[in-house]
Amino acid sequence: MVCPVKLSSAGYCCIKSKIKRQTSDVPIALTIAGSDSSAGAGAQADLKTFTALGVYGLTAITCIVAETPGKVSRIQPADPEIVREQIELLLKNFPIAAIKTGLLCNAEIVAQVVRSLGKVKRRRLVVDPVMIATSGRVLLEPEAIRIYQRDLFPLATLITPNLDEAARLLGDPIRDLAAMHRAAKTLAKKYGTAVLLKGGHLPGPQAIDVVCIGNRTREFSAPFVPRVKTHGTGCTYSAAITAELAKRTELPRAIATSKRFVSSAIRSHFVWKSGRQKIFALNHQGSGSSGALPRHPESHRR
Ligand code: PXL
Repeated sequence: MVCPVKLSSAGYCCIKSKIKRQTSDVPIALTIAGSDSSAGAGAQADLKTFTALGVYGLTAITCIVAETPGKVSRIQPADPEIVREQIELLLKNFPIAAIKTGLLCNAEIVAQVVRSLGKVKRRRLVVDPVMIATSGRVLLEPEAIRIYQRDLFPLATLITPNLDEAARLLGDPIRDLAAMHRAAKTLAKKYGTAVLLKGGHLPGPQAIDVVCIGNRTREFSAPFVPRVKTHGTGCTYSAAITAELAKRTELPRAIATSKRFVSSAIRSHFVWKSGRQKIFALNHQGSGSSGALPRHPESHRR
């Protein structure tokens, strides 16, 4: 006699009192990034974002950063060999649907990531070229930036520089929206990839980003949230896009959804007292997901 089939939340199927495992259909994304002790940026922000967007996250850690928001205290790079082993082990064993890179720390690690990702077929790869921390600290040496430009960007589906990073790549400052459109087009052509140029640092009531796909540019904007000193917005934004790509969302829609996600994480931020100062953090669960944490009361104010 066959007993009724019962699916538990763990995904087990009970037939004739035997336990049979079902395959999960949750999409998987991998982040190759640094560990941020304050958990607002880096691999920790990526994992929180993947989870909030219903994607199972994997990590390959490139370095350990001792920091609080706004102050990097020390960076300890990982051995490139352990970076290689994490990536290749994960790629071999999990059906990874999309990958992002964050802080890759030094030239040897960037070169290793290029070797490991070059072998991946049908890549959905988001490269966040983390070069400068919010605190202004330079996080990548010139040789590492050369390898990004020559070898890593051409593998990407999308690169997501901010204004400082794009200016460093082009050798020219970007001061207004018209310059952002030109810069996004130039970068897209130069590296043969789609470009999301984040304009959050330009003054104005809107945080406007310019996206170039093919040779067409378009704008994505959200109201700028003043007086919130969060870090990790760039990591969160690119992780959200990666999660959406893992769900097979088309790129323009993935970017639009992710812009809303990151704006909501900023609006519903956390804030704590730290001595005489305030310490801020993004609220990755503040985007209307069922497990939303309570917002900060000031977050409604603009
Ligand atoms: O936000 C850039 C960034 C990315 N990744 C890690 C970081 C930082 C900024 O400090 O520490 C690990």
